[in-house]
Amino acid sequence: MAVLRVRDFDIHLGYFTGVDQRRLVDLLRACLVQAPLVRPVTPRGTPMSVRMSAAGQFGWVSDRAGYRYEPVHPSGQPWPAIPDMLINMWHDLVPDARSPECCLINWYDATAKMGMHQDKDEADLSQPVVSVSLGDEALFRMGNQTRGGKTESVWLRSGDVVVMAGAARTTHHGIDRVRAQSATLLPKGGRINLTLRVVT
Ligand code: MD3
Ligand code: FE
Repeated sequence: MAVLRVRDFDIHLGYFTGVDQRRLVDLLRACLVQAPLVRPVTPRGTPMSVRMSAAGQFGWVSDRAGYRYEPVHPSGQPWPAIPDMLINMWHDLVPDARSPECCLINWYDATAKMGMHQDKDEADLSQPVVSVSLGDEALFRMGNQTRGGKTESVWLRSGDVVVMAGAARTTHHGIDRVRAQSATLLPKGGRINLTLRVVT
């Protein structure tokens, strides 16, 4: 399968077939019944444009109290289990890593974006993060270890999987925009991004 290497990011183009993407969406719908999407607010109270949920032992949440991992959904219910398809993908792509403890589920409508940031709320930054894109295409921007400097962008398509290991793990990154109606996977459009992480 084709792997595109951009900076230290490995992008597995079309890792999931159309059939597998549809299976995955069905499994995620069941997860979202147990753990509905919420629109997080930043610690300053600004609503994010992305809606979020999670599966696994921990979910990442943001509210006025700050950013953190929590063992339960804001409703108080435990997060659903991470679907086996995703666990299998993780061990296929990062065989030396510990098992994932969180699958963050990000949902983007056509206007949503995610500003440049680093993921540093996990205890062991030597462990990789693996990200799956489903639905509409998104412009993914990769920066540097510190804020600013030159960036490089790539369109992520439905079924693509990005592995962030080594230097990429702590690189600044973000989503500039979603290309509306660029995929047929989700009947009402939009994009789902799944990121699997080791939290502890
Ligand atoms: C690089 N998600 O959830 S996926 C995030 O498409 C996040 O929803 C974006 O950034 C999205 O934190 C980008 C690619 C990605 C995900 C996690 C990373 C890149 C990463 C963690 C560390 C370094
Ligand atoms: Fe991130």
